[in-house]
Amino acid sequence: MSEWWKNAVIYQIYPRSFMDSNGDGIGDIPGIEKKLDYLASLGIDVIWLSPVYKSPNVDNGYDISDYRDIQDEFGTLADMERLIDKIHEKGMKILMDLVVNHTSDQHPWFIEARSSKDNPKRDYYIWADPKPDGSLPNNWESHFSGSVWQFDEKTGQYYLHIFSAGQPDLNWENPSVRKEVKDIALFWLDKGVDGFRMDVINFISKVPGLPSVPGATGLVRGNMFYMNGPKVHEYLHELNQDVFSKYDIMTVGETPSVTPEIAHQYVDEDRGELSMVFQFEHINTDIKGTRWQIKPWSIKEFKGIISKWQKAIGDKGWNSIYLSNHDQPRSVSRYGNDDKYLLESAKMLCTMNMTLRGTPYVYQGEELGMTNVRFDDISSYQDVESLGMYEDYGKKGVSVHDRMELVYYRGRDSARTPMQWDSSENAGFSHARPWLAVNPNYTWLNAENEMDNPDSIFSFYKNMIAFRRKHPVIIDGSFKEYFEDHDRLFAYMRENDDERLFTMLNFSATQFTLILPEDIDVSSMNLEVSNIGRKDLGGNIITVYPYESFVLVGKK
Ligand code: TEU
Ligand code: CA
Repeated sequence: MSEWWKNAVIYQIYPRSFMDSNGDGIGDIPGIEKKLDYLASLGIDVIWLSPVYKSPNVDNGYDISDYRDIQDEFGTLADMERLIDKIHEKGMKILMDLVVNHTSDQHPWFIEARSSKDNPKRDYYIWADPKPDGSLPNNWESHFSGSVWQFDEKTGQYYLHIFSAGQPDLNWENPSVRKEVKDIALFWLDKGVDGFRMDVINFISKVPGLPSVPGATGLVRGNMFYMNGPKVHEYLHELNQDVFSKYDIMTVGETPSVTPEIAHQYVDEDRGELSMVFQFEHINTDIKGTRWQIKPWSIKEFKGIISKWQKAIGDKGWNSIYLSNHDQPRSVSRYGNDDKYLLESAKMLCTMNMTLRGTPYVYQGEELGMTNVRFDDISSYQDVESLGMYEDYGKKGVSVHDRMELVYYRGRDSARTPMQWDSSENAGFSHARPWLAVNPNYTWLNAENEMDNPDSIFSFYKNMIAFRRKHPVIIDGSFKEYFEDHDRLFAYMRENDDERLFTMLNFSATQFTLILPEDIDVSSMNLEVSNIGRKDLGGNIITVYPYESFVLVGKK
């Protein structure tokens, strides 16, 4: 089986916010089709679509009511088939988002399952009786606030939902459920898709008995009882053997709470499970427990985690490289500086993503340097997770001000504001009022402005993607970190039998002097990338500017 995905750059589209073709304020599939030339011009290889299936949209498509059809707002199955063909015609590939830890509560399986205790579909989901004293079956807290248990009046039992009550968890212990999942995958593979991003795929096996978290008062996350659970590898291996391995495709599992040791079990070639996973360690350095418990992040901790993953995965198994997606704040607002150093820091982050070992993901708008947003009032927000926190923390007495600051810093809607295509009304995204307001900075921060400007963030991405393609050392080279103890700088050498590639990244607004070590011979290495337009380094003692990044390339 070829490993084309090791050479690929993947672009994530959040369809609701990408491009509206019919003026209802909601992005759609024909809208994506219109923008394929834009994506081809950026140079990406693969498009990952967040879910487009039929859905009541409690969680914007991550609650699926029909896996074999497209939601009306996005278009038709015929539109989707045409999109798949068009993507292939342009030499790109497409990944679908497979959300199979849970379905929507409107899925026919669940409607049947809840109709009676002896319905044949009952066992597709996870049910529990109330405790003898009438209380909840256990103390697990849902990711979207409140208990993971929803009481079903008709049958007198609770059902489990790790996310919202509209997203009941499937019972993977049931072989019929696993068969259904395989059939869904086959349905899309037979339509020609090139793989899957698999939503919270390490949540599918729960510890038998679903025990309460010991020693806790009130509701708490029951992570240890369903993340990387006892049978997850058995189930993924089965899926791989029966379906994935028969096609030349890739799979990327979304797996919160994995260490490199755990990740190896999912991605090593001899395991026959997934091509790669999204780990969360680097993305969670600014939180304490759940995503709303914020702490300052440190560059040192952050780069230490990235280094650790670079060293641990790649010779065996494979990494994914990402800084943002539809669940995370905008990368430049979080890890860079979205004010004075927007240009420099967005390019610096791009320099990192395109020179690490692994498959890089670009999230829509990241290639323009799109930033977080601060709408005045909670009524402007849509995300089920932010709204859940807002209500829950309100009950706990947290002030409106503090709750809004949490939404600004960490809420998912910042990543979901419409794509900024141009400076016309609604950022060229739609002729109608968009489902979620546009970021007011679209007047100057937009694709049209950037595409023809050689100094733009867009042009930098385009150049870096092309640069990556020219240097196989980025794909197969070893990784060695420099200046490990430096608290502003991340620097590393990538090396194979032909080439050496040295990347320097300043993660701060501070200027400082740096002495490059002797094994980096500035005179024999070419400065091939600079985010501040340097022509050369002029020696091995250099002044490093705020958010500066550069790449030196030399022959072996
Ligand atoms: O996300 C799962 C996940 O663990 C988080 O990133 C999630 O956004 C939440 O913040 C955890 O606190 C996936 C999808 O990417 C997300 O959009 C869905 O809402 C979720 O699963 C449920 O399908
Ligand atoms: Ca539309």
